[in-house]
Amino acid sequence: MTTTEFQVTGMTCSHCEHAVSSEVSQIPGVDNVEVSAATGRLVITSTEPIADEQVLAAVDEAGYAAVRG
Ligand SMILES: [Cu+2]
Repeated sequence: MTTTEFQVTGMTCSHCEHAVSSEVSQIPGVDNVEVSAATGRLVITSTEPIADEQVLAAVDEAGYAAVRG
C-alpha cells in the first residue's frame, strides 16, 4: 500500500469532503480516501503509486484545488 498526501483548498463542509472523496475514489488503484475540510488534508491509500496529475484532475473535477504535500 502507498499513501499519498495532498493539501486541498476551498473545502468548507462535509459536502465538500464528499465531493472530493467521490471523485478521487474513482482513480484506478485507490483503496481508501480520507479527506478533512477542517484541515484540508487529503490522504489517499492506494495499491500502487498514483500520478499526482490524476489526483489533481480529480480534485479539480470536484471543484477544488490541491497541491502535493
Ligand atoms: Cu462544502
